[in-house]
Amino acid sequence: MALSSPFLWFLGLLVSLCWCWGTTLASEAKVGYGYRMTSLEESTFNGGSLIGYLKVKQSTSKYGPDIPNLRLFVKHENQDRLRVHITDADNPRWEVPYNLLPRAPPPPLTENLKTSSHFSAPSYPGSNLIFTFEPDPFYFAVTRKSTGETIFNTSGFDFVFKDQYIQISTQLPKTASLYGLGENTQPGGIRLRPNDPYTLYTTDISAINLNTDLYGSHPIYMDLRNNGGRVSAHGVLLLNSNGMDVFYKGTSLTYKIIGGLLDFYFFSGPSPLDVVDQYTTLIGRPAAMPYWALGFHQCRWGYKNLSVVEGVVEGYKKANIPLDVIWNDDDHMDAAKDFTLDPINYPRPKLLEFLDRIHSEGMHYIVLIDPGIAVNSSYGVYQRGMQKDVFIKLEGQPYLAQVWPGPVYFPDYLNPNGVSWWVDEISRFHQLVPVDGLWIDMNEASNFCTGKCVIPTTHQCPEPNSTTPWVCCLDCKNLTNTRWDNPPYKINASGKSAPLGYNTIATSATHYDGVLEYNAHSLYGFSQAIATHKALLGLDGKRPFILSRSSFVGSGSYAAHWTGDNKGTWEDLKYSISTMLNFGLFGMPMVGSDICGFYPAAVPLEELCNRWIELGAFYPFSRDHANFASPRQELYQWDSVAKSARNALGLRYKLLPYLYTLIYEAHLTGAPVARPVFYSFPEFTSSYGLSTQFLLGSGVMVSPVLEQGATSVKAMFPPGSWYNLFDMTKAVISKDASLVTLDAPLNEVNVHVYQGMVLPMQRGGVISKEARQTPFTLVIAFPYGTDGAEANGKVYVDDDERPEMILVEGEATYVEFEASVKGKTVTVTSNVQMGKYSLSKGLMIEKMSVLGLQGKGKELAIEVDGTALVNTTSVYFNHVGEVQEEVEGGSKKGMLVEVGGLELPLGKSFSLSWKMEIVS
Ligand code: MIG
Repeated sequence: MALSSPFLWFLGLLVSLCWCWGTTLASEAKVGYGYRMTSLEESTFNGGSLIGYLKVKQSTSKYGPDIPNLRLFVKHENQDRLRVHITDADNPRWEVPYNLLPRAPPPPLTENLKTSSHFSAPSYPGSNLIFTFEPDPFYFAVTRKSTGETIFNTSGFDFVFKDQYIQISTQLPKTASLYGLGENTQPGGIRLRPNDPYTLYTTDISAINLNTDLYGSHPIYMDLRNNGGRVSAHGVLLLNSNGMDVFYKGTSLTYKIIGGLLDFYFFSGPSPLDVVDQYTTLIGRPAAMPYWALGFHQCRWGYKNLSVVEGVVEGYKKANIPLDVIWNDDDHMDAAKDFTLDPINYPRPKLLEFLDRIHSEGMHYIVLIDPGIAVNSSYGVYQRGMQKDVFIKLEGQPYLAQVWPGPVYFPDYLNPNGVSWWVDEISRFHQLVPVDGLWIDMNEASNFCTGKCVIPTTHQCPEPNSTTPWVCCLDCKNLTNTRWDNPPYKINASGKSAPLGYNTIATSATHYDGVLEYNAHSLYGFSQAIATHKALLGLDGKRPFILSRSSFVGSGSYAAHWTGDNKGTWEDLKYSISTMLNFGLFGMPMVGSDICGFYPAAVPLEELCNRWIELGAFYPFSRDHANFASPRQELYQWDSVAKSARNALGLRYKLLPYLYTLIYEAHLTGAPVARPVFYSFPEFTSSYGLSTQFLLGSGVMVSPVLEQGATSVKAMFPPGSWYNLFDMTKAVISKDASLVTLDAPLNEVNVHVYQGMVLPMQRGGVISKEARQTPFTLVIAFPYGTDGAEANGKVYVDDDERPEMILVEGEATYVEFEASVKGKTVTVTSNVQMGKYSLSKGLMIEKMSVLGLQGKGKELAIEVDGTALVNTTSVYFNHVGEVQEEVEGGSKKGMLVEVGGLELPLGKSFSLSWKMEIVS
């Protein structure tokens, strides 16, 4: 069709925008010659969009024939989000199922959507992003409207679209900092390194493998740029569940995908937090978490009987170390079968007694389950599964694999019957054992065998009392004869171009409705998390807690994540920070690594474990877990570690109201709990690669020791005042990016709060149930030595049982705090929403710790609900001391002023003011 003049106008714009990049890549042997646009129409579909058609310019046969005709669908879904969807114009193609990840569907291929003959700018009113293109060869670009900056531009690169091979690239300025594209252990830290491989395909490969496709697949990156002081971030999601290699070369990024289609979502930012907000608006907000899940967790693979578990709980108690949740790996199971109990080592009556006891103390209990269901005709879970036909199939038969119980079948969570069967099995199990959450492991899915297997006739499998139950004992033959098992393009799976079906479900196996494992592979853990979440919700309507190893786009709405099998080494300690921060961007902020390391290492554990709990106490998800072959590493096993744990977890338990409020914020806006420093300080370019420190929320900095033998740590602080939360009279007054040396003796970790924050804290304790009842202290941080500044904070509290975190009168309370100092007058006020809940719980504020002021406090006045308090005799000022600067050359002196003896109900508005008097 004829191109209308606005179309040409767009071309002109593009030429001026894009020619500056030049034609960059000298191409290798051609895989494709690109496409030519044959039409583009404005469509009324779904409130306005663009639909275009593309024709292949010249076909090649490498990696299969090109798809001759493509359909382009462009939609400004809201002002911050632009979608570009490209698929086969003639045949439907696989994409992430709309019921798993709910989102607007593109127009059907069949519909005649050519509704407008006059072409006009495809811009959504107020949209921050602009879509531009060139017809021949076809390419497209996305620019930021406010600055004209190109954020994505496929020009100058091959664009290939075959059934099993799709390739598309974007130009990037050298100065862009990229983050994301996981799951991946990144030795170089959070910022993606040019030329490191980024392969996305869910795999049971342990986290000690660097730059390899690990358990999850998250094809999203954030791009942060500072153009001469103008800072902006945007996000790019390629929503596709097929295996892919992503090549980041510094000035370009290329996707090579082995199926599905192109479904790009561009998020305009411009702040990093905006990107995460916009991303989680699409994929689902992070799940609400029960309060207790923020407590400390202890687990180990190899708690061989209940007495050992009881001993662990006892050990924590004796050592006075916080513990909220005790876990069982698969040790409680009868012969590794899901939803069973070992009658000898975990007899049910004894276990129930134990659970009664710990539940009454406020502790919780979580156990592991694997997706593989033992093939065993006397096993009810298996029988019911067979009856309902819930298993993934190969050539019409349930697909046989091997995991811990021996031969297993894998449930198909894409099958509605599979889901209802799973929900029922979990409810049956809950009758057997009232667990408080579930840990879903091995859901990549992991298989000890590869290919098409049968139960052997020549030997027993599993071999009775095998010492190597992880070695494949089935009779298997490799599958290479289908294009699904053996696709023409090999992604760099498992870091070694392993066959796609290597140690997982054969990729020619099928799910419900004929869906190929080839396509749905990386959705397995995600679909299992959804089904498990549904099951837990149905039990007693309590807020679910699920920990999942495998994850995909959207998993964070259902589950928490741990970073998988690491090792007790100093490197692993360090890598845990980057992976944790990545999962914040992935919309899965409840994340942590196995504290003290999962696999044993040759290094002595004691010192490392000290440092690990000092860092791990500030992981959003804080759990010590180890392999059966590791030495025992509960925190009480060494006096020094116990001391570090009491110190670091002691602070965590005081910070629980802050952490819980961060979970609430995450649930509302996607904002990660643990954040890279640049999320709060995007202008502070020195922090763009900073991966050895991180923030909790907007301004609590954790600066752990990551080196063996160190007793100090060199840390970076964005300009301003940072107060040490362990000793608030110590401050870092930072002026630039130079590193500050902080003392860090073995039992101490550095945690600082930034100026401008009002931090809600409580007295802490050894169990969250009690800690959360204790009186609050507000830590109010003003800039050091100021006489004019403001600080803000907030706290959310609820009963933690309702599935959602929402403000309902009587069930939750939200309070915002505002503090200011003007001249000599300090004022602190609260603004209460839904105060009833916290009033009914009797929650009180007992103290304010005010930082950064000079002088002594006097003339205190307090109003509660607008009425002045007459009797304030119990209230006192405590001038704790002069703040010492931890940097050289400081001359100013500030004070820590405590206003103590308060009894301010958390659910009432109050206002408190006093004067500071300079004393010479
Ligand atoms: O094949 O359940 O990552 O945390 O302890 C290993 C035993 C299976 C892998 C998990 C790990 C867990 C282990 N599991």
